[in-house]
Order: sequence, then structure tokens, then C-alpha cells
Amino acid sequence: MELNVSELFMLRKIYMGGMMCPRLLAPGAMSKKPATQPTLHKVIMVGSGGVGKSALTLQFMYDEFVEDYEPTKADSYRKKVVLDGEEVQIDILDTAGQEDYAAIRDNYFRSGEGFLCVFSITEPESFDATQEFREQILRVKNDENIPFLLVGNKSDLGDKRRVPLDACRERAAAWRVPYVETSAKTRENVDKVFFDLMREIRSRKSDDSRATNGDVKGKRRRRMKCAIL
Ligand SMILES: Nc1nc2c(ncn2[C@@H]2O[C@H](COP(=O)(O)OP(=O)(O)OP(=O)(O)O)[C@@H](O)[C@H]2O)c(=O)[nH]1
Ligand SMILES: [Mg+2]
Repeated sequence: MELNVSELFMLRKIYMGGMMCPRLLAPGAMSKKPATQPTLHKVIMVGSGGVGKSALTLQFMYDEFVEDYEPTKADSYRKKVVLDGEEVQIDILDTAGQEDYAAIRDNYFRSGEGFLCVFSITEPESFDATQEFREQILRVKNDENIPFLLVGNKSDLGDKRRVPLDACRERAAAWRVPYVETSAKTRENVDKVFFDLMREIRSRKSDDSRATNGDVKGKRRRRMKCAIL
């Protein structure tokens, strides 16, 4: 697989711990580092092209809805937020849904601590594709309890709905993950999905650190078994 210069640059940023391109930094993010940095939670947006991953991200970051569709390669964002009274930083990697970029997804997924797996309720193909995204994430992270939300976007287009609510709920129940419907246009549940995912990531980190200290012996983490074919 060959990567072009901008893909290599993006991968380098991820491996360096999510250093941001100044264009994408939230205001104030370039200021001097405080003595102790707030906890960083790394979220990855995944899903087919055109489902609204960028629109959700931009609505969360800047409170604006982008009408135009400009396919993403990969963009990263960072913002300080208050999560249940604690200041934390969220790092969002908005990935490409378009198939042209499928080959580099593994590298992006590796850096994620939690995933928002987005489809459009108006497009059954994008719902089908969530199955593949889920499998790829589980394969790369090797952890079937990785923090993960299934997100049905474009809820404002209810009259064009083509993915039945029951099917969405059933899939989420089978995966044992939450299902939430959002609208990047009206902002419905936009904060909710990012904050709920951060709560899952935070809870995972605290379980992991207790496990490291011997309190919980990997109770919640269920590693996937490696099948020898
Ligand atoms: N009505 C409505 N339109 C939306 C919503 N979310 C996104 N869109 C529109 O859908 C189109 C695609 O949105 P994007 O956010 O660019 O899609 P994406 O998932 O980032 O696509 P890729 O970058 O190619 O993976 C744009 O024209 C958006 O304005 C939504 O909640 N409601
Ligand atoms: Mg995009």
C-alpha cells in the first residue's frame, strides 16, 4: 500500500499522540501548557461516506451545521470540555467513509479509545456497512468491550427514513452497545453521543487502572480469542 504525503503526515500526527494542525485547533489550544494536562479521551468517527461524521463533529466543536458535502480524508480536532464536573480534553479523529481510503483505516483505528459508528437512517447501505466497521474495529483493537456507540444520524429526515428503528435497536442489543439517533442539523443528541462515549472511555480507563493495581482482574475487558485457521 502506498500513502501519499498528506496521509503520511496524518499518520505521523496520530503516532505523536494527536498533535494538531493549527487550522483545526480550538481557540486557546495553542496557549502555554498548564502544569498538569487534563485527561485526554481519544474518539474516532467511523461510518460510510456521506452519513454525517464531519457534520456531527463540526456541530459538536463549533455549533454549526455544514450543508455542503466535502468528503473527508482525515481531520483531527481537540477541545477542552467539562465532563461531570471534571475538565477533560476530547480528541476527535474524523475519518474518511469513502472506500478509496479503506486501506488506511487500521492505522487510524489503532489510536482510538472509543468509537462513534455512524450511519444515516435514510440509507440502508450505510446501516449494513456498520457491520464491517464493527468487525474491523474489534479486529484492530482486539477487545469486544471497546467503548462504542451505534449512531443513527439525520433524524431530522424522519419522512425519508429507510432503516427501521427496531432493526437499529436489535443490532445495538446484539453488540451490547447503546443506540442513539442524532441530527447534525438540529443538534439533537449531538452532545449526548460525545459525552456518553467519553463516560464509557473514562470508565474503561478506571477499570484498567484498578486491574493494573490488582483490584479488578480484567473483569470488564473481554479479549477476543485468536482463532487458528
Ligand atoms: N438533513 C441532514 N443532513 C445531514 C446531517 N448530517 C450530515 N448531513 C449532510 O450530509 C452530507 C454529508 O455529510 P458529511 O458530514 O460531510 O458526511 P461524512 O460522513 O463526513 O462523509 P465522508 O467524509 O465522505 O466520510 C452533507 O451535505 C451534510 O450537510 C443531518 O443530521 N441531517
Ligand atoms: Mg467527512
